Amino acid sequence: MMAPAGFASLADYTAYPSEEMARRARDFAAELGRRRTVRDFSARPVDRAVVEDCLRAAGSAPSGANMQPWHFVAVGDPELKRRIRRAAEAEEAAFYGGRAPDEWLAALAPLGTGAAKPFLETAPWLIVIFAQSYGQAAGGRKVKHYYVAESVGIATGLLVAAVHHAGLVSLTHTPSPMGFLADLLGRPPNERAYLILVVGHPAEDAQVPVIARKPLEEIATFV
Ligand code: IYR
Repeated sequence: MMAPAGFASLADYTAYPSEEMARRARDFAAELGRRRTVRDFSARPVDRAVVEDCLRAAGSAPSGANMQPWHFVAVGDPELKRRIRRAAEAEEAAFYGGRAPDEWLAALAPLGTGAAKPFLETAPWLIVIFAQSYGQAAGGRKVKHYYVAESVGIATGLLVAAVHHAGLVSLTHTPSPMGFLADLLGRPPNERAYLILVVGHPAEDAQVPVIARKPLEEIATFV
């Protein structure tokens, strides 16, 4: 069959024999199953090249009409991290000090979270993920983006997995509201902060809450 212009064969696809497939699926689930969200970070540096590769992995995510409606700002500069911490803690103080309904605070209690966010300065990298509600073509023309939240969510998931695979830990942090991030980082008007992914090594004495994952039977149905 004649391929239409603009298509190519699936050259990079790798097929595995069924036993190897089963092993790979099991091993990958086990590796991701070892991932924990960590809030106690070490100040130990992480090479920029590692962050770059994790971002390459994130940027491989599928997206609506392949618009890739994301932008990642990797913040390593201590002064910028300090400013982000200060602004985030101001929002968090309001959240924990009365803005959050009791039901929400009760749901967070087992995680031990609070208004103090020292990790925003301790961790070597804060990856601020921005969602682009529309694109900007050369000349300023607006380009429509599709399924932005879904696309950025998938890219963020791949980033979390890539960071874990590299042997680092992360924290998905969502100060609310997050408008200060676009201001502090000088982002354009088509971008909204989506999440901060705090990335680094765990502190030596890092503690994590004892929590359980729902079993497969609860999260999946086969029909
Ligand atoms: N953004 C706050 C509150 C918070 C909300 C949820 I939902 C969490 O899973 C964790 C925290 C904070 O970062 O503390």
